[in-house]
Amino acid sequence: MNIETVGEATNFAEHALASLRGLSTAPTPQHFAIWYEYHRGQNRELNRVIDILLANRSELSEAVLDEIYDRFFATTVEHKAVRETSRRVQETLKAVVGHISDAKGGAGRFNQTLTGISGELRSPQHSPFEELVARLSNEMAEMTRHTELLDLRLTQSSVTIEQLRSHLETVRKDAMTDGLTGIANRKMFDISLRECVTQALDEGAPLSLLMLDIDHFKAFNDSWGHDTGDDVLRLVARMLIRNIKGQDLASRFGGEEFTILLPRTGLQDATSLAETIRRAFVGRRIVKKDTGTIVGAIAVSIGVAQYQAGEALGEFVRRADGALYRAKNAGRDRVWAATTAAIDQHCA
Ligand code: GH3
Ligand code: MG
Ligand code: MG
Repeated sequence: MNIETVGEATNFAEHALASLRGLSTAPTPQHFAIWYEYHRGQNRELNRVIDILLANRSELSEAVLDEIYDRFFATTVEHKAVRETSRRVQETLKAVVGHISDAKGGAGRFNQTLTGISGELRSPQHSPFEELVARLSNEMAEMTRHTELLDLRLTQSSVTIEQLRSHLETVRKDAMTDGLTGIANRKMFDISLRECVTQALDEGAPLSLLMLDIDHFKAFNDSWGHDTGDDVLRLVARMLIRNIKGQDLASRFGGEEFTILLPRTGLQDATSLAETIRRAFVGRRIVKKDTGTIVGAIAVSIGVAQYQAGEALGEFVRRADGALYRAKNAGRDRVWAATTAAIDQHCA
Protein backbone atom coordinates (compact mmCIF):
# COMPACT_ATOMS: atom_id res chain seq x y z
CA MET A 1 0.00 0.00 0.00
CA ASN A 2 1.33 3.42 -0.89
CA ILE A 3 1.18 6.11 1.77
CA GLU A 4 0.94 9.54 0.20
CA THR A 5 2.64 12.70 1.41
CA VAL A 6 0.62 15.58 2.88
CA GLY A 7 1.01 17.44 -0.43
CA GLU A 8 -0.25 14.48 -2.46
CA ALA A 9 -3.12 13.86 -0.04
CA THR A 10 -4.16 17.53 -0.29
CA ASN A 11 -4.07 17.28 -4.05
CA PHE A 12 -6.25 14.13 -4.08
CA ALA A 13 -8.67 15.74 -1.60
CA GLU A 14 -9.00 18.87 -3.76
CA HIS A 15 -9.69 16.78 -6.85
CA ALA A 16 -12.20 14.71 -4.88
CA LEU A 17 -14.03 17.88 -3.80
CA ALA A 18 -14.04 19.13 -7.39
CA SER A 19 -15.55 15.83 -8.55
CA LEU A 20 -18.19 16.03 -5.83
CA ARG A 21 -19.08 19.57 -6.83
CA GLY A 22 -19.45 18.52 -10.46
CA LEU A 23 -22.17 16.01 -9.51
CA SER A 24 -25.59 16.42 -8.01
CA THR A 25 -24.96 13.83 -5.30
CA ALA A 26 -24.60 14.80 -1.65
CA PRO A 27 -21.01 15.45 -0.44
CA THR A 28 -21.10 12.67 2.17
CA PRO A 29 -17.92 11.17 3.69
CA GLN A 30 -18.67 7.97 1.73
CA HIS A 31 -18.88 9.80 -1.61
CA PHE A 32 -15.74 11.77 -0.73
CA ALA A 33 -13.94 8.49 0.03
CA ILE A 34 -14.85 7.14 -3.41
CA TRP A 35 -13.55 10.20 -5.23
CA TYR A 36 -10.44 10.47 -3.08
CA GLU A 37 -9.60 6.87 -3.89
CA TYR A 38 -10.37 7.47 -7.55
CA HIS A 39 -7.94 10.38 -7.80
CA ARG A 40 -5.41 8.49 -5.74
CA GLY A 41 -5.50 5.89 -8.49
CA GLN A 42 -4.31 2.94 -6.42
CA ASN A 43 -7.42 0.83 -6.77
CA ARG A 44 -7.47 -0.14 -10.42
CA GLU A 45 -10.79 -1.92 -10.27
CA LEU A 46 -12.51 1.08 -8.66
CA ASN A 47 -11.08 3.42 -11.31
CA ARG A 48 -12.07 1.03 -14.08
CA VAL A 49 -15.69 0.90 -12.85
CA ILE A 50 -15.95 4.69 -12.52
CA ASP A 51 -14.23 5.30 -15.88
CA ILE A 52 -16.65 2.93 -17.58
CA LEU A 53 -19.61 4.71 -15.99
CA LEU A 54 -18.24 8.13 -16.96
CA ALA A 55 -17.40 7.00 -20.51
CA ASN A 56 -20.97 5.79 -20.90
CA ARG A 57 -22.22 9.10 -19.54
CA SER A 58 -24.12 7.10 -16.95
CA GLU A 59 -25.59 9.12 -14.16
CA LEU A 60 -23.54 8.64 -11.00
CA SER A 61 -26.61 8.72 -8.78
CA GLU A 62 -26.68 8.21 -5.01
CA ALA A 63 -27.72 4.60 -5.57
CA VAL A 64 -24.81 3.92 -7.96
CA LEU A 65 -22.30 5.56 -5.61
CA ASP A 66 -23.74 3.62 -2.66
CA GLU A 67 -23.22 0.38 -4.58
CA ILE A 68 -19.65 1.39 -5.40
CA TYR A 69 -19.05 2.22 -1.75
CA ASP A 70 -20.47 -1.11 -0.60
CA ARG A 71 -18.33 -2.96 -3.11
CA PHE A 72 -15.02 -1.23 -2.54
CA PHE A 73 -15.16 0.21 0.97
CA ALA A 74 -17.87 -1.27 3.16
CA THR A 75 -16.44 -4.74 3.15
CA THR A 76 -17.90 -5.81 6.47
CA VAL A 77 -21.29 -7.46 6.62
CA GLU A 78 -22.16 -5.17 9.51
CA HIS A 79 -21.61 -2.03 7.48
CA LYS A 80 -23.88 -3.25 4.70
CA ALA A 81 -26.53 -4.34 7.18
CA VAL A 82 -26.53 -0.92 8.84
CA ARG A 83 -26.97 0.80 5.48
CA GLU A 84 -29.69 -1.61 4.36
CA THR A 85 -31.52 -1.36 7.69
CA SER A 86 -31.42 2.40 7.76
CA ARG A 87 -32.85 2.42 4.22
CA ARG A 88 -35.70 0.12 5.26
CA VAL A 89 -36.40 2.10 8.43
CA GLN A 90 -36.65 5.24 6.29
CA GLU A 91 -39.09 3.50 3.94
CA THR A 92 -41.20 2.31 6.86
CA LEU A 93 -41.28 5.77 8.43
CA LYS A 94 -42.27 7.27 5.09
CA ALA A 95 -45.16 4.79 4.93
CA VAL A 96 -46.20 5.67 8.51
CA VAL A 97 -46.26 9.37 7.64
CA GLY A 98 -48.38 8.48 4.58
CA HIS A 99 -50.88 6.51 6.69
CA ILE A 100 -51.18 9.32 9.21
CA SER A 101 -51.78 11.88 6.51
CA ASP A 102 -54.48 9.60 4.96
CA ALA A 103 -56.11 9.35 8.37
CA LYS A 104 -55.97 13.14 8.73
CA GLY A 105 -57.74 13.44 5.35
CA GLY A 106 -60.45 11.07 6.61
CA ALA A 107 -60.85 13.06 9.84
CA GLY A 108 -61.14 16.28 7.79
CA ARG A 109 -63.96 14.82 5.72
CA PHE A 110 -65.70 13.60 8.87
CA ASN A 111 -65.43 17.06 10.36
CA GLN A 112 -66.90 18.62 7.20
CA THR A 113 -69.87 16.24 7.32
CA LEU A 114 -70.51 17.06 10.99
CA THR A 115 -70.32 20.80 10.31
CA GLY A 116 -72.64 20.34 7.30
CA ILE A 117 -75.21 18.40 9.31
CA SER A 118 -75.16 20.80 12.26
CA GLY A 119 -75.55 23.73 9.81
CA GLU A 120 -78.50 22.01 8.20
CA LEU A 121 -80.13 21.39 11.56
CA ARG A 122 -80.19 25.10 12.24
CA SER A 123 -82.24 25.63 9.11
CA PRO A 124 -86.00 24.97 9.42
CA GLN A 125 -86.00 23.21 6.03
CA HIS A 126 -83.42 20.59 6.91
CA SER A 127 -83.52 17.10 5.43
CA PRO A 128 -85.50 14.53 7.32
CA PHE A 129 -83.89 13.39 10.57
CA GLU A 130 -83.68 9.80 9.30
CA GLU A 131 -81.55 10.95 6.36
CA LEU A 132 -79.27 13.08 8.54
CA VAL A 133 -78.78 10.24 11.01
CA ALA A 134 -78.07 7.81 8.15
CA ARG A 135 -75.39 10.20 6.75
CA LEU A 136 -73.90 10.61 10.17
CA SER A 137 -73.89 6.89 10.72
CA ASN A 138 -72.23 6.25 7.32
CA GLU A 139 -69.51 8.79 8.05
CA MET A 140 -68.94 7.31 11.52
CA ALA A 141 -68.58 3.82 9.99
CA GLU A 142 -66.13 5.16 7.39
CA MET A 143 -64.15 6.98 10.10
CA THR A 144 -64.00 3.85 12.25
CA ARG A 145 -62.76 1.85 9.24
CA HIS A 146 -60.04 4.47 8.61
CA THR A 147 -58.97 4.42 12.26
CA GLU A 148 -58.86 0.64 12.35
CA LEU A 149 -56.81 0.58 9.16
CA LEU A 150 -54.42 3.17 10.56
CA ASP A 151 -54.12 1.17 13.76
CA LEU A 152 -53.34 -1.99 11.78
CA ARG A 153 -50.79 -0.23 9.58
CA LEU A 154 -49.06 1.39 12.55
CA THR A 155 -48.87 -1.99 14.30
CA GLN A 156 -47.42 -3.58 11.15
CA SER A 157 -44.87 -0.77 10.84
CA SER A 158 -43.80 -1.09 14.44
CA VAL A 159 -43.38 -4.87 13.99
CA THR A 160 -41.22 -4.22 10.89
CA ILE A 161 -39.07 -1.72 12.76
CA GLU A 162 -38.64 -4.11 15.68
CA GLN A 163 -37.59 -6.89 13.27
CA LEU A 164 -35.05 -4.58 11.65
CA ARG A 165 -33.66 -3.55 15.03
CA SER A 166 -33.29 -7.15 16.13
CA HIS A 167 -31.69 -8.12 12.78
CA LEU A 168 -29.19 -5.30 13.19
CA GLU A 169 -28.38 -6.45 16.69
CA THR A 170 -27.73 -10.00 15.46
CA VAL A 171 -25.49 -8.77 12.65
CA ARG A 172 -23.60 -6.53 15.05
CA LYS A 173 -23.15 -9.37 17.53
CA ASP A 174 -21.96 -11.70 14.75
CA ALA A 175 -19.49 -9.07 13.59
CA MET A 176 -18.00 -8.94 17.10
CA THR A 177 -17.85 -12.70 17.62
CA ASP A 178 -15.12 -15.12 16.65
CA GLY A 179 -16.64 -17.75 14.37
CA LEU A 180 -14.58 -20.66 15.66
CA THR A 181 -14.75 -20.22 19.43
CA GLY A 182 -17.88 -18.11 19.85
CA ILE A 183 -16.13 -15.61 22.14
CA ALA A 184 -15.38 -11.96 21.34
CA ASN A 185 -13.13 -11.34 18.35
CA ARG A 186 -10.31 -8.89 17.76
CA LYS A 187 -12.68 -6.14 16.68
CA MET A 188 -14.62 -6.43 19.92
CA PHE A 189 -11.34 -6.44 21.84
CA ASP A 190 -10.21 -3.22 20.16
CA ILE A 191 -13.50 -1.49 20.93
CA SER A 192 -13.60 -2.75 24.52
CA LEU A 193 -9.98 -1.81 25.14
CA ARG A 194 -10.74 1.82 24.31
CA GLU A 195 -13.85 1.76 26.50
CA CYS A 196 -12.02 0.09 29.40
CA VAL A 197 -9.16 2.60 29.26
CA THR A 198 -11.61 5.51 29.24
CA GLN A 199 -13.44 4.01 32.22
CA ALA A 200 -10.17 3.35 34.08
CA LEU A 201 -9.03 6.95 33.60
CA ASP A 202 -12.45 8.25 34.55
CA GLU A 203 -12.69 6.18 37.74
CA GLY A 204 -9.00 6.26 38.58
CA ALA A 205 -9.33 2.47 38.82
CA PRO A 206 -6.74 -0.08 37.68
CA LEU A 207 -7.11 -2.03 34.43
CA SER A 208 -5.13 -5.12 33.50
CA LEU A 209 -4.62 -7.15 30.37
CA LEU A 210 -3.72 -10.81 29.97
CA MET A 211 -2.21 -11.99 26.70
CA LEU A 212 -2.27 -15.79 26.37
CA ASP A 213 -0.63 -17.95 23.73
CA ILE A 214 -0.79 -21.72 23.39
CA ASP A 215 2.67 -23.29 23.61
CA HIS A 216 4.02 -25.26 20.65
CA PHE A 217 0.65 -25.24 18.99
CA LYS A 218 2.10 -25.70 15.54
CA ALA A 219 3.60 -29.00 16.64
CA PHE A 220 0.25 -29.97 18.19
CA ASN A 221 -1.53 -29.30 14.89
CA ASP A 222 1.15 -31.20 13.00
CA SER A 223 0.76 -34.21 15.27
CA TRP A 224 -3.00 -34.31 15.76
CA GLY A 225 -4.46 -32.44 12.82
CA HIS A 226 -6.00 -29.03 12.37
CA ASP A 227 -9.51 -30.09 13.43
CA THR A 228 -8.27 -31.32 16.80
CA GLY A 229 -6.31 -28.06 17.02
CA ASP A 230 -9.61 -26.21 16.47
CA ASP A 231 -11.17 -28.21 19.31
CA VAL A 232 -8.31 -27.08 21.55
CA LEU A 233 -8.96 -23.45 20.63
CA ARG A 234 -12.60 -23.91 21.61
CA LEU A 235 -11.51 -25.56 24.87
CA VAL A 236 -9.19 -22.66 25.71
CA ALA A 237 -11.99 -20.18 24.98
CA ARG A 238 -14.35 -22.08 27.32
CA MET A 239 -11.70 -22.19 30.00
CA LEU A 240 -11.19 -18.43 29.82
CA ILE A 241 -14.91 -17.73 30.02
CA ARG A 242 -15.16 -20.04 33.04
CA ASN A 243 -12.48 -18.05 34.86
CA ILE A 244 -13.79 -14.54 34.31
CA LYS A 245 -16.74 -12.61 35.67
CA GLY A 246 -18.71 -9.39 35.42
CA GLN A 247 -17.11 -6.78 33.17
CA ASP A 248 -14.09 -8.95 32.23
CA LEU A 249 -13.78 -9.63 28.51
CA ALA A 250 -12.10 -12.68 26.98
CA SER A 251 -11.36 -12.45 23.25
CA ARG A 252 -9.59 -14.38 20.55
CA PHE A 253 -6.88 -11.93 19.56
CA GLY A 254 -5.91 -13.98 16.52
CA GLY A 255 -4.68 -17.48 15.67
CA GLU A 256 -3.87 -19.21 18.96
CA GLU A 257 -3.61 -16.01 20.98
CA PHE A 258 -6.24 -14.85 23.43
CA THR A 259 -6.66 -11.77 25.61
CA ILE A 260 -8.54 -11.00 28.79
CA LEU A 261 -9.34 -7.42 29.75
CA LEU A 262 -9.77 -7.02 33.49
CA PRO A 263 -11.35 -3.72 34.52
CA ARG A 264 -10.88 -2.64 38.16
CA THR A 265 -8.13 -5.22 38.57
CA GLY A 266 -4.54 -4.49 39.54
CA LEU A 267 -1.42 -6.30 38.37
CA GLN A 268 -1.25 -8.64 41.34
CA ASP A 269 -4.83 -9.95 41.06
CA ALA A 270 -4.50 -10.17 37.29
CA THR A 271 -1.31 -12.18 37.67
CA SER A 272 -2.92 -14.63 40.08
CA LEU A 273 -5.87 -15.07 37.70
CA ALA A 274 -3.37 -15.76 34.90
CA GLU A 275 -1.72 -18.34 37.11
CA THR A 276 -5.09 -20.01 37.84
CA ILE A 277 -5.77 -20.22 34.11
CA ARG A 278 -2.31 -21.59 33.33
CA ARG A 279 -2.68 -24.24 36.03
CA ALA A 280 -6.07 -25.29 34.68
CA PHE A 281 -4.27 -26.81 31.68
CA VAL A 282 -1.56 -28.56 33.66
CA GLY A 283 -2.15 -32.32 33.68
CA ARG A 284 -5.32 -31.92 31.64
CA ARG A 285 -5.56 -34.49 28.88
CA ILE A 286 -7.05 -33.55 25.55
CA VAL A 287 -9.31 -36.25 24.10
CA LYS A 288 -9.97 -36.50 20.38
CA LYS A 289 -13.73 -36.10 19.91
CA ASP A 290 -14.36 -38.62 17.15
CA THR A 291 -12.15 -41.49 18.32
CA GLY A 292 -11.84 -40.80 22.04
CA THR A 293 -8.04 -41.06 21.69
CA ILE A 294 -6.02 -39.15 24.25
CA VAL A 295 -3.87 -36.70 22.33
CA GLY A 296 -1.69 -35.47 25.13
CA ALA A 297 -1.76 -32.11 26.82
CA ILE A 298 -1.32 -28.48 26.03
CA ALA A 299 0.28 -25.66 28.00
CA VAL A 300 -0.15 -21.93 27.80
CA SER A 301 2.07 -18.92 28.42
CA ILE A 302 0.55 -15.67 29.65
CA GLY A 303 1.83 -12.11 29.72
CA VAL A 304 0.21 -9.62 32.13
CA ALA A 305 0.28 -5.83 32.14
CA GLN A 306 -1.50 -3.11 34.07
CA TYR A 307 -2.52 0.03 32.25
CA GLN A 308 -0.46 3.09 33.11
CA ALA A 309 -2.32 6.39 33.04
CA GLY A 310 -1.63 8.29 29.84
CA GLU A 311 -0.09 5.33 28.04
CA ALA A 312 -1.15 4.78 24.42
CA LEU A 313 -3.45 1.80 23.86
CA GLY A 314 -0.95 0.21 21.51
CA GLU A 315 1.78 0.57 24.10
CA PHE A 316 -0.36 -1.16 26.74
CA VAL A 317 -0.96 -4.12 24.40
CA ARG A 318 2.71 -4.17 23.43
CA ARG A 319 3.73 -4.40 27.09
CA ALA A 320 1.41 -7.38 27.69
CA ASP A 321 2.77 -8.93 24.50
CA GLY A 322 6.32 -8.22 25.66
CA ALA A 323 5.58 -9.99 28.95
CA LEU A 324 4.21 -12.95 26.98
CA TYR A 325 7.39 -13.00 24.94
CA ARG A 326 9.41 -13.10 28.15
CA ALA A 327 7.27 -16.00 29.43
CA LYS A 328 7.97 -17.89 26.20
CA ASN A 329 11.68 -17.17 26.37
CA ALA A 330 11.86 -18.23 29.99
CA GLY A 331 10.69 -21.71 29.00
CA ARG A 332 6.90 -21.45 28.31
CA ASP A 333 4.07 -22.80 30.51
CA ARG A 334 4.39 -19.75 32.73
CA VAL A 335 3.06 -16.31 33.59
CA TRP A 336 5.10 -13.14 33.27
CA ALA A 337 4.02 -9.76 34.59
CA ALA A 338 5.24 -6.49 33.08
CA THR A 339 5.68 -4.18 36.04
CA THR A 340 6.71 -1.08 34.09
CA ALA A 341 7.73 -0.40 30.52
CA ALA A 342 11.35 -0.97 31.46
CA ILE A 343 11.43 -3.54 34.23
CA ASP A 344 9.70 -6.91 33.96
CA GLN A 345 9.20 -9.22 36.84
CA HIS A 346 8.84 -12.97 36.71
CA CYS A 347 5.79 -14.12 38.65
CA ALA A 348 5.26 -17.78 37.77
P1 GH3 B 1 5.01 -20.93 20.66
O1 GH3 B 1 5.12 -21.82 21.85
O2 GH3 B 1 6.25 -20.13 20.46
O3 GH3 B 1 3.81 -20.08 20.70
O4 GH3 B 1 4.91 -21.89 19.38
P2 GH3 B 1 3.69 -22.11 18.44
O5 GH3 B 1 3.94 -23.31 17.61
O6 GH3 B 1 2.43 -22.13 19.23
O7 GH3 B 1 3.69 -20.78 17.62
P3 GH3 B 1 3.72 -20.48 16.10
O8 GH3 B 1 3.43 -19.02 15.98
O9 GH3 B 1 4.96 -21.01 15.44
O10 GH3 B 1 2.50 -21.29 15.53
C1 GH3 B 1 1.22 -20.96 15.81
C2 GH3 B 1 0.35 -22.05 15.26
O11 GH3 B 1 -1.04 -21.82 15.58
C3 GH3 B 1 0.41 -22.16 13.78
C4 GH3 B 1 -0.98 -22.48 13.34
O12 GH3 B 1 -1.03 -23.73 12.73
C5 GH3 B 1 -1.77 -22.52 14.62
N1 GH3 B 1 -3.07 -21.87 14.44
C6 GH3 B 1 -3.35 -20.56 14.29
N2 GH3 B 1 -4.67 -20.38 14.08
C7 GH3 B 1 -5.25 -21.61 14.11
C8 GH3 B 1 -6.58 -22.08 13.94
O13 GH3 B 1 -7.53 -21.33 13.72
N3 GH3 B 1 -6.79 -23.42 14.04
C9 GH3 B 1 -5.75 -24.30 14.30
N4 GH3 B 1 -6.03 -25.58 14.41
N5 GH3 B 1 -4.49 -23.88 14.42
C10 GH3 B 1 -4.23 -22.56 14.33
MG1 MG C 1 1.29 -17.16 18.67
MG1 MG D 1 1.84 -20.43 20.35
